[in-house]
Amino acid sequence: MRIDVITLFPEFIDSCAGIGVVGRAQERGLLEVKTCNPRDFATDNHRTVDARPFGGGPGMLMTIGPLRDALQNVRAAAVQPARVIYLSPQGTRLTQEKVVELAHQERLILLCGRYEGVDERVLENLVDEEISIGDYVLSGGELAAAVVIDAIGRLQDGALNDAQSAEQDSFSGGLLDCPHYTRPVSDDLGAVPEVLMSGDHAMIRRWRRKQALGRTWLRRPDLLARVELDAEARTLLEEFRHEHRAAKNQQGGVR
Ligand code: 9D3
Repeated sequence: MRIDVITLFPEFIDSCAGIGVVGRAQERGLLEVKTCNPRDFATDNHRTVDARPFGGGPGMLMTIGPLRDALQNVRAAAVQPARVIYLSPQGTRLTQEKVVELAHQERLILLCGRYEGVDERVLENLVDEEISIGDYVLSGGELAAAVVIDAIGRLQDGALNDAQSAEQDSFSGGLLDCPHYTRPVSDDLGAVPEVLMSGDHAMIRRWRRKQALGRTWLRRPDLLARVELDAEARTLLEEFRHEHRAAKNQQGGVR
């Protein structure tokens, strides 16, 4: 897969795409991340890429010219057409489902905005879709592009191995992960739950599922509302609620 990123801060994207799972995917030739700076396509002596908005208001906008030429340049390097995605606070929210869909593409072009954004005519004519990574304000699209690249990159690496496809299932299963423990068994910070050292794999699976359900109930009721619970899940969640209530009463609100 090849991802081209159009950005005024190519070194930011380059440094992100060089490390960890994404860096390894690149080294293995599974993924190629390239940057293109619209400033290189500015035509004036000051290499201007922004201008004041018509109608007034605060801040500046990225102008059409350098973005159009950068896009054209990036497109020329490809045989097949690529989807152009603009990272934008006005976009639809990124989900793991969307990440999986994007990971199947042969090629993507990510466009990062700076200042107050880009001229609307770029979005209307040169962009296929807009994606936001969440409801908070960033200073530009680069960090969001890095999020998209990371999420896609880890799916390229190892071409969707067993653990990952299981994870996809559990994500579309829509629950949070259960707690995890490693050595030492006993520590000042507490003990490892007995069941995990019992060697009883049916019990362990049941405990993990119960914890996943319970945590999702406590922390992400919005996710829990969207999953369909089988008979075992309903029983486990009932048990968790019961244990949770008992623990809270025991504690009496004092830590
Ligand atoms: C006057 C209002 N503007 C500033 C508060 C709106 C605004 C313009 C540009 C807000 C943020 C940005 C820059 N953000 C992104 O480019 C961005 C983003 C984000 O801010 N949040 C979540 N996802 C994304 S994807 C791109």
